[in-house]
Amino acid sequence: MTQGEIVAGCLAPHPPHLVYAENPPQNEPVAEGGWEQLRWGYERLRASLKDVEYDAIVLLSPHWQTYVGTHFLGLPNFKSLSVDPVFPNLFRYHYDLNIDVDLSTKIHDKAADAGLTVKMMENPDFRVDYGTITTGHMFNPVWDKPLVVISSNRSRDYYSVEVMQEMMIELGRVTREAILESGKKVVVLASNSLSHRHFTTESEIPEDMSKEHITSHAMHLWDMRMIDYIRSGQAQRILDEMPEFTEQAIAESDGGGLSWLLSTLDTPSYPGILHGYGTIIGTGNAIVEWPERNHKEASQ
Ligand code: 2X7
Ligand code: FE2
Repeated sequence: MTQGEIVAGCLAPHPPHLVYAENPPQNEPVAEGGWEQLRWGYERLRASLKDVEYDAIVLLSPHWQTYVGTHFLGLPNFKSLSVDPVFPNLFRYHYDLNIDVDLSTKIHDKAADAGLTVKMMENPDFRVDYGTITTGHMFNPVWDKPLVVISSNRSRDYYSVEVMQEMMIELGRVTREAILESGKKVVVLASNSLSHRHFTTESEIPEDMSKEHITSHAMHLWDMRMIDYIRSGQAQRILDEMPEFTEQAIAESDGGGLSWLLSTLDTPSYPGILHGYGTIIGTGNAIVEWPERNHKEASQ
């Protein structure tokens, strides 16, 4: 069998506002646009991958929170209504998503062999979280590729960022191994914001862009510091500073997605492409692609 490949790894944040602003038929609420800078960023990411062949998308969402180990969606299809518990006025999305159960199982089994606590989610009535759905939609609105969906083990809550990161680096390592052994071409997505301090009230018109800005200068500085490391190919420094970043910027990297993503890419020393940056209800969001297909030596 030919060796599998990670064609790209992406930071692909999931504020439901993005889906709301796009007005796809699957979402019930209707918007007058908004958050264009980020939506154009997703357009650039999709354009960058338009002619790249791949078989599946592997995604880790911080809003599927599991406290005993890491879980994987384990049935071929999940179909239901996903409602954001904080923004039900913006996100009521009718989803129908297909899972690459074979690849999920391979990653699950490798993680189990490495000593991680894991479980396949095989309840057909399980509701998929809005982080998975939003990233899934913004990355691939036609939903024509099967997904592997990985939960966020909240080891940071029980222990510390350091423990969380150690576990996510191991999960990233086995994810990569399983993909290479599967013979498949895959895109890996970490679905999370950078700084994550929200406003505590919503403006009367949610898409009123005159009200949108980062919550504080400190959050801006942290986001720019991380983006600088991304653009200059210093993934190791992101991992090194993860504890301070996660704690001081209340960053959504607390769910482990960013550490896991960088580990699946073998801690890239080539630059990530920044397709877009913008704030959503005060949080900082970057859309980034590490085009691993152009750095083949990294995937051997
Ligand atoms: O889940 C989110 C998020 N991460 C950032 C901003 C707004 C809403 O939801
Ligand atoms: Fe979130």
